[in-house]
Amino acid sequence: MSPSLTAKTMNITLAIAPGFVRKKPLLGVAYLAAALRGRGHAVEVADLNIESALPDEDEGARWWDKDYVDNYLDANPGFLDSLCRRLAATKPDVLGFSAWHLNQPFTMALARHMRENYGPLFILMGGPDADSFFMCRHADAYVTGEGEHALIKIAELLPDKAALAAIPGVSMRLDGRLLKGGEALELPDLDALPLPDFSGFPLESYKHKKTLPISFNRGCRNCCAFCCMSSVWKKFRTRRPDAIYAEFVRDAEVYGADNLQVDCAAFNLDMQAVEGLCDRLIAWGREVRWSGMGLIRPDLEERMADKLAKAGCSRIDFGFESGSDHVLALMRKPFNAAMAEKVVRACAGAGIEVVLSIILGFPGENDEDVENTKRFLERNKRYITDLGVPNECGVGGGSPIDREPLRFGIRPESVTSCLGWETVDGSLTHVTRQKRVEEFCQWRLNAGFGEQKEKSIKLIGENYSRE
Ligand code: B12
Ligand code: SF4
Repeated sequence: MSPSLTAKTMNITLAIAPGFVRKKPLLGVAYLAAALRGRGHAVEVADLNIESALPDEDEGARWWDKDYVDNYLDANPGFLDSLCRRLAATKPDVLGFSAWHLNQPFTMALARHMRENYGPLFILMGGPDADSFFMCRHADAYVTGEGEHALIKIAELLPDKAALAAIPGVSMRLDGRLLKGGEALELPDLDALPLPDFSGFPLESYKHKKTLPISFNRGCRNCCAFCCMSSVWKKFRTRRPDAIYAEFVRDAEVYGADNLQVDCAAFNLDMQAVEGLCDRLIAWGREVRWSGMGLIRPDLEERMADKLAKAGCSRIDFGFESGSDHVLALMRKPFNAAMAEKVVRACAGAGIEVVLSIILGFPGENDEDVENTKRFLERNKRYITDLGVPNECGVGGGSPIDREPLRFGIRPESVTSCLGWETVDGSLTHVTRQKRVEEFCQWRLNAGFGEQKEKSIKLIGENYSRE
């Protein structure tokens, strides 16, 4: 993307409605802010999730639940308007919301209130769940997929609304119709993007201090059966080691960050790029810790694990999912349990914290498979720092099990919500899967894998409909 300025500049406010865990800034918005500023637009970031001191999910808040949000707003008259006044004060030509399931009810309420009380302005929804916002009639347009190209084009073409419908990744609401511009354009070279810009984010107010998100790549090379990654990002692209390293240095020197959280499908999808980065970080010698989701792969052996640890990698969350080769194959995971065992031990041996996520109730999983998972975990207990709360297998929109349910033994008519699905033989339903999760949680507790925290976030799957 060339940094040349557009002839016309706009005031663009990028807003994040309440609903997230408040650990760190949202990377996608920082990327968009940088891309727009690079084109000369004036960008304000309004992270209302942080700015408004609302109760957290630990305190029982359920911001993804529309009834909860409606009740909260009824009980706190004037609150919604105070947030909208904050947004209106930025005098936006374009108001874009980063739209996620987690903050859907609040985002919709804000869009409606802005439209009814502070119009006319152009309201836009973008983000990983933007297509589930199509029913929000108070938005003018929706950006699905990678946002930089689409948003720059929108700013360039406005006020010609009809022209926007031809932009890849943009769906336009025009005269009551929804016009879709097709799939988003994904930039082939991620290093052509300016570094994400965190100015304007209330950095001091996030829970994790001196912590910033970073991305090593976009997309994924694999296509695990339960995962919707391939519908969020179409192509896998990695950044080059020099570019990632430059961002580490910038984050440490400009923002004082000493902890970076890698927000991508898996930081090590391109191990060569990661190794190149490690070499640079080791030579740099500055103490910046980093962590992220990782892929279990054969070249993550002792040598590589040692290098990662020396380069500051302090923790890896592996999408392990199951200790049963039968289930791993059904899931189309690109590894088996023996490989997982080697990787877990190599990383723990190098001093990296190892966290494993588990999925229970994948179609085809039987009692013996669950026992195999438990045996794996028992065998490797001393190498595992933590086990995530086991996730009940959900059918995420755009995942292979969603696209071809019958191939996986799922009754297609039952896929009405993420967790509502049932197998053709009736053996797996939400109720039987929940039972499996509960039993596993009890086992996990007895086996000494740490206290079971009820993670209400997982309930959002029950909350959003797939239709
Ligand atoms: C970090 C993260 C989170 C954090 C986000 C908060 C934070 N402070 O960072 C938290 C912990 C809240 C979270 C929660 C969950 N997550 Co999450 N998360 C991610 C992760 C790992 C990285 C997101 C990221 O920063 N990406 C990098 C940036 C550059 O991309 P981006 O955020 O998508 O932004 C781009 C576009 O979306 C768009 N865009 C974004 N905002 C806007 C706004 C406007 C106006 C416009 C025009 C465009 C636009 O432009 C950006 C730049 O191109 C992704 C995986 C991934 N690689 O994306 C999963 C991912 C987004 N999460 C996912 C899931 C399933 C969840 C959970 C449901 C998990 C759970 N069971 O609890 C919850 C609920 C999320 C929800 N949908 O509401 C899925 C989403 C699948 C889908 N939508 O179909 C993903 C893709 C992972 C996966 N493999 O399945 N998550
Ligand atoms: S589960 Fe992980 S490795 Fe598998 S497709 Fe999704 S992001 Fe890629």
